[in-house]
Amino acid sequence: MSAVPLVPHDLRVGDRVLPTSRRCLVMGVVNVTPDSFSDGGRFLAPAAATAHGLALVAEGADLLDVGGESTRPGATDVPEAVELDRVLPVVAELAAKAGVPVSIDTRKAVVAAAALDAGAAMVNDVSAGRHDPELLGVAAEAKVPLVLMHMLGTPATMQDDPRYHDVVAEVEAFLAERCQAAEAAGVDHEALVVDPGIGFGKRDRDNYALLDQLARLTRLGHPVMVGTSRKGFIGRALEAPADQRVEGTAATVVWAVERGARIVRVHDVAPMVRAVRMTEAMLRWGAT
Ligand code: PMM
Repeated sequence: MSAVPLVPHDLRVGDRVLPTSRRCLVMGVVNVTPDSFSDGGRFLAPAAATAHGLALVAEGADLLDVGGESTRPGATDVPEAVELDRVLPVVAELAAKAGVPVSIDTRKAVVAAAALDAGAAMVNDVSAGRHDPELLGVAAEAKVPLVLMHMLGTPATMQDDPRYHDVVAEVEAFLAERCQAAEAAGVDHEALVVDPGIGFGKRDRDNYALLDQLARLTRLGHPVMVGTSRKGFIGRALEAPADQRVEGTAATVVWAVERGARIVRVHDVAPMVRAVRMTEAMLRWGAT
């Protein structure tokens, strides 16, 4: 049985408000990596990454997510200095020019702190503060929104035979525990965002179960973020390579919005902005 999604709080970014209580925001992905699964290497030069981020804003992105460490299955850790070199110039340029909040996608406290100094306004940690617990304190001190994502294991190991007894209940319990840890480290309740981590230590059936039961995660009281964009389960369903998964991604985005997602993290911003708006129009008018 699927639950009715609960309305979450807004997110405060400096003196601005991201209206997650009212609509689903579109986050555009800016990967500054040689090896991300769908766009690795395309935007490794800072100027190319910055131009890409600005193009995503022109397409309607509400916020940007800059990452310098690939978290694709089997990826090994990137040294801190390399990650800093990749992300800092891009974060600084985009924070100055993009006109939307810039999130830093990192598992490292030092990278998060440096990116916040360079103008980032949000932290997205795919390890939910387990890789480097000090990251929670960094987000607390900066008073910025913090995304806590579920992952089984680490990027290097996560797809080695992942198994769950009840994936939705386990992800919900994990996220509840990580929210408590973040609040214990001083992060504001209203700064938290939760994410089931589609594709991170999940079989296809786990990804589908989490999307089906997404509304349950809204019970945690925080905006739910979902990242399905171009991921492997879409490729397997459609037998399509990563550059031919836009329609499949749109289908998952429509579904996620209907079940309460309030941030979708996507590569193809223009079509997903339209998919989100149309879904929200149907939800609004269908209910009247
Ligand atoms: N997926 C990727 C990277 N970061 N962060 C969050 N919060 N949720 C996700 O689903 C997520 C993420 C992997 O995708 P990419 O390599 O295309 O960026």
